Amino acid sequence: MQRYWQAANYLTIGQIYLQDNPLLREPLQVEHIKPRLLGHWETSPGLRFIYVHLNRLITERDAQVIYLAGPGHGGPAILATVYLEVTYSEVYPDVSEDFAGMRLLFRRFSTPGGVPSHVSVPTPGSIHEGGELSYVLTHAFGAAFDNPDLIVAAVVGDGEAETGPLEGSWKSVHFLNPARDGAVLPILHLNGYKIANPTVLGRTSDADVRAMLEGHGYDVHFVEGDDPALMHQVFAATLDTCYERIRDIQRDARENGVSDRVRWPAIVLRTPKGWTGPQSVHGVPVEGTFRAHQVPLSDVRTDPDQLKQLESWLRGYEPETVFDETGRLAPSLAALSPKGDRRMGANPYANGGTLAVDLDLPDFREYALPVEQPAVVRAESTRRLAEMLRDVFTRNAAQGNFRIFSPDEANSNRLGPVFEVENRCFVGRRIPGDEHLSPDGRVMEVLSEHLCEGWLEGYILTGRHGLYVTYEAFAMVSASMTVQHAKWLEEAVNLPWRDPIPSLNILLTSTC
Ligand SMILES: Cc1ncc(C[n+]2csc(CCOP(=O)(O)OP(=O)(O)O)c2C)c(N)n1
Repeated sequence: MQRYWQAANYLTIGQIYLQDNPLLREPLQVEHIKPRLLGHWETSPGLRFIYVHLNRLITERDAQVIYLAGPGHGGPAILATVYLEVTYSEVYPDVSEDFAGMRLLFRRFSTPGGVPSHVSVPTPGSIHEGGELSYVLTHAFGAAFDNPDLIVAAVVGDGEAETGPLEGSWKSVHFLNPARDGAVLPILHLNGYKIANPTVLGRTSDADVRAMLEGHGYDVHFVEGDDPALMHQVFAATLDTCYERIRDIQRDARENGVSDRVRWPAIVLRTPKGWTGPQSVHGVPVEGTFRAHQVPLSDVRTDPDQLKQLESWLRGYEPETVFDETGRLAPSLAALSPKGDRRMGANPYANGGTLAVDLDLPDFREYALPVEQPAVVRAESTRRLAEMLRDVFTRNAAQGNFRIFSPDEANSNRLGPVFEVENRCFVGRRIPGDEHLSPDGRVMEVLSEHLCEGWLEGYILTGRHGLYVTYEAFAMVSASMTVQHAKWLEEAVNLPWRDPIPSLNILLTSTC
């Protein structure tokens, strides 16, 4: 696994720096370096470390896992791993598993006409665009709802963890039903820094981080250090423990019913920012500091010392041993990748259109309000709509692929009729007097527009259907997310391998 990680690290740096000489068959020269250096090194080693370990878990347990990278600006990390597991070459055959394909992988990265520097729509296995930080956990929970076998591994950056929506997202666990839903495994990656500053949680003691996450309802596991040999052991053991805990929680709920409160596992991973990268550049510390954030050796084209440093950094990952003479991953390493659809880059849950089952919809005309004469009937349009939504719930109860998401406004938006057949979801203490509240409910009411929109996006990106109901004024709270989703759709239609996903439906009320 260490060598697999080395191969992935090598490919990441290659994408950032190299336009030629991909396997360093000749001494590195300025003409092999890209004219403009773009990309994020810093978060990438951690993202790949987690990916390689999830690969082991998937292979050993036949687990169904997808991977959401909150710090998705580490795009080259995920591209490197999906390339190593061969999904990338299957989706884009010209980026083949050989010398020529590796060269193309490098050249296309963050280049006009190539692929974005962030995890994005063209990245196989992705349902979460790495751009606007904040939404990784809300997307993860949306994906896990009604997908009982799925585990969504969600990496949260410590900078990202400072955002309002992410802070609110921890509460999603109070809406996750272990009998009916899959699981989210949050991995809070404390690499200590954002772009130019320390992070709040990076500078917070383990005791306080633990207290915060325990307060949200998690069972917290710390993995910290910078010695890869040790870190592999501890992280692997922790992942096994978390996996077993998840399956225990689910088994218990599926056999004995859902209890008030379960503690889902979460991992806190503390590693240096820019782990295994240059320690320092011209005497200025880089690894483990904010200076590792983007391109740590930024003057390689003009500074011969930096060029030498880059070459020895690259050679340190031993490309001649991890790749064979044709440029393919060495067979002993390739054997570590999960197979077929279990590869995280090829998992159908991350290409939700392939799994989508159409809703059984009644004819909307049946819900029309008779208007015999103008200006004599007084009625509420959303109440009529709610009668139709009620019947949508009933007709699709067996396939369980429809939910309504609302920031506590189902009643005020006159959706009452849905509660004739459906409940609000709440996985926590219920007391006499609560109305229509159940862990099995499919009306998701949380007072967070970000969670409503994000849960719905995660839900439809994995092939299910839903409706987000909110007042127009407060829809602006999550409008930026809607824009991001629209950008995703705009790009996805150009990729024939991505099947169309169900629509993002938003009901805006209280307009003029
Ligand atoms: C909402 C939002 N605000 C600002 C940025 C700009 N930005 C990109 S990366 C970054 C720092 C992220 O830090 P962290 O989440 O800790 O990730 P990592 O250190 O692993 O890169 C910032 C502020 C952004 N991408 N999204």
